[in-house]
Amino acid sequence: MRLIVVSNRLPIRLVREDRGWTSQPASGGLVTALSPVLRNRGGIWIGWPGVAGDFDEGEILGPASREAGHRLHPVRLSEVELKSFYHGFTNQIIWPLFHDLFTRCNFSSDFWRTYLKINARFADAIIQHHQPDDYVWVQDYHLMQVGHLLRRRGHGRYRTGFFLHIPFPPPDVFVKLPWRSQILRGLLDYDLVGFQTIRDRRNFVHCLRHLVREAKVQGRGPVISVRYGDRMLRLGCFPIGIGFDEFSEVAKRPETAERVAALREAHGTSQLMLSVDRLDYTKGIPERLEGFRRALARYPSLHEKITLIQQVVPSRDSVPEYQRLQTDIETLIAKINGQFTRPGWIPVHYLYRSMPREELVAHYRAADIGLITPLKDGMNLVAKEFCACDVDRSGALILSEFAGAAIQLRTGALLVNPYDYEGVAEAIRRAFLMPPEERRMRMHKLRTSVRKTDIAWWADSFMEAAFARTLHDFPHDERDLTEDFPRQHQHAAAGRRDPSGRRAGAGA
Ligand code: ADQ
Repeated sequence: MRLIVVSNRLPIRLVREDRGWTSQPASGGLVTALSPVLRNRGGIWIGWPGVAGDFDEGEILGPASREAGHRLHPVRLSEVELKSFYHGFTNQIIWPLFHDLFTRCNFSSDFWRTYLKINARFADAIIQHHQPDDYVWVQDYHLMQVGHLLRRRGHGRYRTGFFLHIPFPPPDVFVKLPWRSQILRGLLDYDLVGFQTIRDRRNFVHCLRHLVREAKVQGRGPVISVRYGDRMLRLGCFPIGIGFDEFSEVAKRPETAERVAALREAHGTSQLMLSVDRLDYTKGIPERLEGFRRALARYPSLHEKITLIQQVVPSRDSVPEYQRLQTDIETLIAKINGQFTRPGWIPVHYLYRSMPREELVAHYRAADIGLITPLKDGMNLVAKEFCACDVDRSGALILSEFAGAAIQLRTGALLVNPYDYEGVAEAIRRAFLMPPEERRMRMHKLRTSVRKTDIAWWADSFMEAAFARTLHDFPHDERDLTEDFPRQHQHAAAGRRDPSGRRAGAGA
């Protein structure tokens, strides 16, 4: 069986040089996740190559395909289409709405028309390359209508799956979408729809109950079924993972140890705390900085003993809203550094750039504390990468309870509400004071979970759910299906007790 992977972006970055276009492998969550899967199974990746200009397909994508180990097929978009489809419907409607930030939405019906037109173009590309027995795996919110368009044209000839990398919102948020029924019904035209967490799937099922009453949901467990018209489809939870072994292997290299030693020496403080995010308002960067500011204001004993390295990866930075966010972040960092810097100690060290994998791993490994506090996140791979790189189990992870990863990682991480600045400040102090044995015990749990549910496990469980004859035997495993809301963060707050009865971290 061949696999056709379809995503908004091809897993490459085209760069224009004097001699013409050249390509480089792209970075980011989805690419990290899917390239190895496709290389191992064989097939074709269909997507937009990342440039609106003209280029010679064979000249660029031929070598890039050979390097990727599978074929790449481009779907072309003009500048005008890009504006309305990508910067419009996906970035100004679906992205904020699905992250519960509907006040940021711009519900333009022009955007919706372009969304349908571009989804149809992706469906055409699939039809052009499809061979009998292929499985079509569509990725993410840019392409929710592709399954519907294929079904309309192919009369059920195509076997299709869809995975949503971002959260699915609860009904009171989702109903604000003017095209809510079309989106829901479009998703029901796939044979399998995958979500990151049980919470997202539950939200989807609740939306079905409100808006598509004839859809009947049946079953329990990681994969359930829906009777819709004269057919059955499946809904599953597949928390995405990382290439655990690769991160761990790079972290163990002697060159990495040298980089780590250099980083530690350069910072000179007793503990390094690391945050890594794409530039995006959902990642909660200003909120986190405020939490850190309060930690420094409340606990002077942290001064000169802790440094926050805030790494921001440029993203969507031609959009004015993202430029404003960047300015806000820089202003806040200047405020904190202005208020607390002492000779030999700068509290926040700020990096605004993408970096090679080896350097990122060295940062993960050098950090004593990972501070990852999105306001809402489908999963958050950075949290998992931090754990995979902590090969000597000496780090502590502070994680937002609103990251999909919190459901899996709640027993090892200190969970926080990113809007509760005092709670974040207290968790920073608690992580700072955490004894080595407790760090080891917690990190052991975190690493075990991240290793078991790595990227290969994610792809295999999706495929298993797509092809299993019955759902009865589908294993209950690392996905937590009992909890849809982590319980643990409360004991981070000052003076509150954790379930063991101990008082949370005393006196910095
Ligand atoms: P993203 O919102 O992009 O992904 P995330 O899951 O954190 O967020 O992935 C970011 C990726 O960028 C990581 O793999 C990381 O290694 C990489 N990266 C971080 N800093 C970097 C740097 N300085 N240089 C280069 N690369 C860097 C979306 C959803 C998430 C979901 C993923 C996968 O929003 O919730 O986890 O898809 O499903």
